Amino acid sequence: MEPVDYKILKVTFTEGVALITISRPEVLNALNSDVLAVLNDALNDLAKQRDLKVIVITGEGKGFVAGADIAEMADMTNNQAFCFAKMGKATFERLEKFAVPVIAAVNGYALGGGLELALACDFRIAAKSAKFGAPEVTLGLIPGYAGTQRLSRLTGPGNALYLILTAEMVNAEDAFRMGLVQKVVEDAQLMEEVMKMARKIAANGSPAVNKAKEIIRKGLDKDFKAACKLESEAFGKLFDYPSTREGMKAFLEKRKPNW
Ligand code: CO8
Repeated sequence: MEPVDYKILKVTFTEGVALITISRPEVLNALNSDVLAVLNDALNDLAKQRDLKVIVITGEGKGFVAGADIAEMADMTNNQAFCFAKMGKATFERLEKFAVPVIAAVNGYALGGGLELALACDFRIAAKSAKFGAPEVTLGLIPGYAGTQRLSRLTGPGNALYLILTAEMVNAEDAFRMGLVQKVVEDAQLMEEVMKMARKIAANGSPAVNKAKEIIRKGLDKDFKAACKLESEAFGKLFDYPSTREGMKAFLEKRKPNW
């Protein structure tokens, strides 16, 4: 896939890994309706990419995403705000359910809607100087892109209530301690580390990787027994894929799998 430049969002594609860079550095990549629309366009294009293995999302400059665009929201009517929230929620849900894993490379401020975007990704790798927070209540708002639910499920209700009610920003190490972030790396190493991780995932059998994501995600909405049933069904289904045979055959023949 050729690189795509939507101006406010850029997509590059290398060896199965798509890198989406949100690009409004002058407002710390704040999400407006145009960004959400082109993010959807980009996801439509990527969904057609047969050799896509992993998506990475990051922000240009010193922000990951500093929230929904306050300037755009300030003049919204009740109905426009409802539509804006609905559009963002649907886009983030799409990322969460996307067939391949999505990694947030958090390079700077991940605040409000930006935190919610990171939460909708499968995991988050943070630069040491990244900052996380839910400042909505300082604006008289609450998170509107499912942040109340994803944050409490990920970090436990105590941490979610603490972050949302105090609106306090935490650094990457604190976010790591809360379980919000999976790894903290030196600022200069962020993209190298994230790409290394993406390539590690991409080197595995992709039906297995994608099924594992799907089952973990779907299982969270079910009770343990029903979720385990989903796992068993998925385990069986994988045996329809040639890659499953190839992975085991390669092990037995002491060679690398040729997916
Ligand atoms: N929206 C619009 N513009 C923004 C945003 C934002 N969220 N964040 C930063 N900017 C702009 C600033 O206004 C500034 O513009 P200008 O240069 O024209 O003054 C520029 O980005 C650079 O920002 P600062 O000069 O403020 O940079 P600092 O390094 O001094 O401060 C901060 C960085 C601390 C991140 C600061 O910019 C800040 O507090 N930003 C707002 C963060 C915030 O409150 N985010 C939450 C927004 S609400 C939200 O996300 C709700 C999500 C749910 C929506 C549901 C749908 C309706």
